[in-house]
Amino acid sequence: MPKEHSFKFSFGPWNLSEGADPYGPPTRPIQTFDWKLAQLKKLGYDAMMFHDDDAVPDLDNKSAAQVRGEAKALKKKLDDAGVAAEMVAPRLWFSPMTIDGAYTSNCPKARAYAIERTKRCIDIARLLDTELMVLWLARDGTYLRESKSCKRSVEYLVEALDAMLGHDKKIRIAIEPKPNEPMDHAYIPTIGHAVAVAHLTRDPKRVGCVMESAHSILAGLDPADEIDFAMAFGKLWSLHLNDQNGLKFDQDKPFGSNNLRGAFNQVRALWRNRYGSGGEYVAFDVHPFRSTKPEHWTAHLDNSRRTFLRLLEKVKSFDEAAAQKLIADRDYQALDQMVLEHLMGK
Ligand code: XUL
Ligand code: MN
Repeated sequence: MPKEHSFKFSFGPWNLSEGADPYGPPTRPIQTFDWKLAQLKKLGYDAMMFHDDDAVPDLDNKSAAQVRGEAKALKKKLDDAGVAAEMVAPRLWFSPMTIDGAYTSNCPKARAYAIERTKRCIDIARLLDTELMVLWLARDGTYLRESKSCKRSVEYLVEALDAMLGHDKKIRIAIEPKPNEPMDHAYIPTIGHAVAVAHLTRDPKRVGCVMESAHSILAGLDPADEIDFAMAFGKLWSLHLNDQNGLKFDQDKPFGSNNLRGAFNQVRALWRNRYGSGGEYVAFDVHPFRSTKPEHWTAHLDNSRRTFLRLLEKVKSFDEAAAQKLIADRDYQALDQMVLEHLMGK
């Protein structure tokens, strides 16, 4: 077992969402960024994640000088609050320019827009003093497979990644795979795809991954194995822990809410591989249930971290020697029961 090390936690302003979904309006009052930052501090989290327009709202309609000024003002606000910026991610799925995709759009003007917007995102990240940019490739896939070529799309993606790496010599790009939603099929559905694409770029050392539990489950994979796989390549640079009940819309449920054993295995993989020893954060990409009342608004974040820390205790107290004996004897029936009884607190 690894030596003692502690974990640092983060979440994004979108994780204090107001309850709107495609079928109905908000169920909680719209809150300001300052309120969300105050909640993060109150909960004792260490860092905040950002989309570029969480940091600088409406940035497409602002000059470079305005963007710089607002990013610097935000940095001061974060410093005053004692909160770090973990990462910044370009929100490439809202603009009319990205209706048919961002880096892989069939339209050259849309592809150019996506790259320019991403360069602005990188500049914001650096002004917030983080070298990490997360890329969730929301619309880089298809509604209709015949509308694009996968091989050409991979080439476009590598061109875009190369432009980002060339724009800033320090930026590190963490790709967040997801197999579907909003698209029918995405081009980077798994950690394996992200690691493979990283190796085609001009500087593979600076391209890695974010594993999101719900996204892995939507791809039919085990999130703990996705963690292990990324870490076998030294590529797990952030994490979006949450949960998901089978193959339906992306639920972003509290960590462990649906499958406690799956959550235990994720924490175990992180602990065994010493995740966080390079300064990486454990982020929870979780949302309140739509039915949540304003007075319970932050419970899903507090609960996700609480579950993580309780499971960490379970990981540390797991009788590894007894497990190894059962493994050597190929008695997986007993190993299965041993895990269940450990989790049930026999
Ligand atoms: C979408 C998702 C995003 C990314 C950040 O499913 O998880 O919130 O984490 O862009
Ligand atoms: Mn996410």
